[in-house]
Amino acid sequence: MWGICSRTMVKVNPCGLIKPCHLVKPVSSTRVSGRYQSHQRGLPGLPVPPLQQTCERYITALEPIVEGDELQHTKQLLQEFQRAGGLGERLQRGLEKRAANADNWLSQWWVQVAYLEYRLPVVVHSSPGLVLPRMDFRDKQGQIRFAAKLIAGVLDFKSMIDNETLPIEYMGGKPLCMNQYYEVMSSCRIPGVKRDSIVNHAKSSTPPKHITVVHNHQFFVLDVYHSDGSPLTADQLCAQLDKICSSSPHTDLEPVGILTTQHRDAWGKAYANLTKDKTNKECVSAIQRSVFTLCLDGARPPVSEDSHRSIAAVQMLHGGGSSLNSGNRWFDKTLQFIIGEDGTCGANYEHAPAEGPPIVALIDHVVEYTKKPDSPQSPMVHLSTPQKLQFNITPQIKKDIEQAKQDMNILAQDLDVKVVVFGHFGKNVPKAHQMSPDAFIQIALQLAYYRLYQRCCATYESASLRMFRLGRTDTIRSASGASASFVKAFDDSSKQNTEKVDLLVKAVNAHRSYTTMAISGQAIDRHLLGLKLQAAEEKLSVPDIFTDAAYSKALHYRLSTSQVPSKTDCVMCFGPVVSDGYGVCYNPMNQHINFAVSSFNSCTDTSTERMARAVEGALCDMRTLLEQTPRAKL
Ligand code: COA
Ligand code: HC5
Repeated sequence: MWGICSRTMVKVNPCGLIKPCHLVKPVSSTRVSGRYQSHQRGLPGLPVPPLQQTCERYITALEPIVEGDELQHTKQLLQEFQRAGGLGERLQRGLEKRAANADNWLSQWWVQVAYLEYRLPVVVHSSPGLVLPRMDFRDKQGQIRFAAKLIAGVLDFKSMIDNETLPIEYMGGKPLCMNQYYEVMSSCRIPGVKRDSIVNHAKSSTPPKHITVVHNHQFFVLDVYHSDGSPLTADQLCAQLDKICSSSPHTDLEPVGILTTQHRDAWGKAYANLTKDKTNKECVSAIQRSVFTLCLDGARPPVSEDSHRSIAAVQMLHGGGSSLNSGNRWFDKTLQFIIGEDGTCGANYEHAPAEGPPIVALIDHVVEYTKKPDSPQSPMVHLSTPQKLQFNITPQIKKDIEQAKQDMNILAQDLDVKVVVFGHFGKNVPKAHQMSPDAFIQIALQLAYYRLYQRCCATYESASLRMFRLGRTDTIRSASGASASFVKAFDDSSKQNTEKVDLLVKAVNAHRSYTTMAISGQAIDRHLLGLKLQAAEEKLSVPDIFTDAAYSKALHYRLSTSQVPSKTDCVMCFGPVVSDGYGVCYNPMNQHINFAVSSFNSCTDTSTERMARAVEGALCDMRTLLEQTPRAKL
C-alpha cells in the first residue's frame, strides 16, 4: 500500500482513490471510559496544516525525486490550486470544517483508504510480522508449555486494558493517544467485495471469553476464563492445548484459513459463499469474536542458526506457503501469535486497527511474563474439551481453497526477506556524535540506495501522530535535498572528509526537522490526501495536482521504511509497497540494530541481499567518516 502497485497495474494507494469513502461500519472512536476517557478528551485534535505551507513543502519534497521541467509544471499547478478564491482554498475550508466537527478529521478516512479499501492480500502487502528471539524449546511439549504461558501473558496484558491500568505513554514529554490498545483484542477484519470492515467485540455487553487455536489447519475454540471471570492458569491452559493437539492430527482436511490470504475481492466473494452455510457462519463468527488467535505451527525443515531469523520472518509474514503453515492462520484476525515446534515464536497482525508500537508493547509484556518462574501447580479442575470448528466444505469452497493455495504459493515464492542483525554498533554511535539515531539510520538507507542505483527514490518512513486524539501516522519523506547532496558527495573522491561530514550533519538535521514537523501534524502527505478526499466528498473532479505525474512519482515509494523499537530483542518485517521497491523495518537497540529487508524476486532491479549488504556498508562507512574527521574541524 502507500504506492502505486505496478504489480497489478491498478492504483491501490490511498491517494489513488477518487471516490468518497462511505463508512460501512465506522471504526470505533474513543470507546474507553473513566480515566482513559478523560485522558483522551484532553488530547489535542489533529491540526489541518496551512495550505500554503503544505504546497511549499511539497515542492521541496519533490526536488530530489523529480526532474526540473516536471517540477516546473507542478509548481504551476500548485500556483493555480492555491489561487485566492480557488479550489485549494475551498477544499481547505472543507477540511477545517470537518476537523471542527470530528474527533480526528483523518482517522476514519485513513482506515478506509489505507486499509479497508485496499484490495491486495493483507498477507505480505499489509500485515506485518514480528519475530521474537528463538525460545529454548525444541519439541511439541515445549511448544505447548510455552504457548500456555504466552496465552497467560496476553491475558495479563488484557486485564490492564480491561481495568484501565495501562500506563499512559509519552513521546518527547507529550502524552499519547491510547485508543489503539482498545482496538486490538477481540477484533477482526471482515472481507467484502469492494471494501472490508472491522468488528470489535471487546466492548459488547458480553465480551468474548475464548481464543481460537489453530493446529494442523484445524480451528478450536478455547475458553480462557473460568465462570467466575478468572483466567485459566498456565497449567490449565497447557492441559487444554494438549487436548487440542491430540485431537487434531495431521490430515488432508481442507485448510479453510488459507482463504484469508486471498486478494480481498476474491476473498470477499468466497466469504459470502462460505458463510451461506449456517455451520460455517458460526465457525467463522467464533474466530472473529475470539480475543485472539494462537497458531501452533507444524514442523518446518531444519535451518542453520544463521538463517533462522530470516526463515522465521517468512513464517510470521505468510507462513511459508500452503504446504507449510499459510493455512494454519486466520489472517483477518487482528492478533495472531505464532509458535513453532523448534523454538520459533512471533506474531502477525492485521494492520487496520493499530500501528506497531502498541502491539510491540504487548509483546514486550508477554515476553517478560513468560520468563517468570512457573507458579505452583494449580488445583485440578474439570475443564470441558475445547470445541473443534467443523466446516462444511462444498465443491465451490474447495475450488476457492485451491485457488487461494496457488496464489499464496506464488506470493510466497516471490517474497525475499532477510533479517540482518547489524552488530557493529547501535544507537550508541550516533548518540555519541550528537545525532539522532533514527535520522542517522535513514540517511544510511539513502546512501545504500544511492550506491545501488545512482539515484534517490521517494522514501516513506512512518511518523506517529499519536500526540493527537485517534492519531495514526504521517509520512516522513527521508529523501531530501540535504540527503541527496550528502549521498552524491559521499563516494566522490574529489570531496574532502570535512565537507562530507558537514553534508552528513545537514542531512541528519534535515531528517530530524522533518520528523519533528511530522509528529506535530505539520507534514504534507496526510494533508494532501485529505484535500484529495475532500474534493471527492464534495463530488468535485480530481484536482490537477493529483493527476500530475510528479504526484504518482512522489507516492511510488521504492523505500518503504519504519522504525519499530522494542525492549525485547525482536525484529519486525513487512513487504515492499511497490513491485520494484524494498520494505525495510528496523529496531535500533543500544549496541546493535535489527533490520528486516524485503523485495520481490520477480523484480530484476531489486535484490534483498544486495540492499541488506549496502545498508550495513553505509552504516559502517558513515561511522568511519565521523571517526576519521575530528569534530573540531566542523
Ligand atoms: N544526540 C544524542 N542523542 C539523541 C539525539 C542527539 N542529537 N537525538 C536523539 N537522541 C536520542 C533520543 O533522546 C532517544 O534516546 P533514548 O534511546 O534514550 O530514547 C534516542 O536517541 C532515539 O531518538 P531518535 O533516533 O531521534 O528517534 P525517535 O525515538 O525520536 O523516533 C520516530 C523517531 C520517527 C521513529 C518516532 O518519532 C516515531 O514517530 N515513531 C513511531 C513510528 C511508528 O509508528 N512505526 C510503526 C508504524 S506501524
Ligand atoms: C510490527 C510493526 C510493523 C510496522 C508496520 C508499519 O510500519 O506500517 C506502516 C504504517 C504506517 O501507517 O506508516 C506502513 N508501512 C509498512 C508501509 C511502512
